[in-house]
Amino acid sequence: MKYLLLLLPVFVSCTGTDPHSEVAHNRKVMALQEKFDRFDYNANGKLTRTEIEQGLRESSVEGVTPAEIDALMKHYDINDDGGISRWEAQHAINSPLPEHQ
Ligand SMILES: [Ca+2]
Ligand SMILES: [Ca+2]
Repeated sequence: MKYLLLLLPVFVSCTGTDPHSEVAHNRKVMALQEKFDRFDYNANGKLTRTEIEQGLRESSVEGVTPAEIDALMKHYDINDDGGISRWEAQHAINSPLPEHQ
């Protein structure tokens, strides 16, 4: 019985970080929108590849290869106009990047 009580908080904290929970989802959307504004240097509501590259550099994100950015652009840019709109960014949250092959 003692052990059961010890496990309870663990269980509760696990459900709290469930990636499919609405809270976690909202957090992801918010984090992305924050980044979106930061990466959208010319504030035209769209992220181009150049802006993403610059954003990644300025966020000190290292080890992202051009091929990975290619894959990211392809995944996010649904209407294939060379830029990721806010809608496309939000839409892509619901369909995570496929694993690297
Ligand atoms: Ca832009
Ligand atoms: Ca687009």
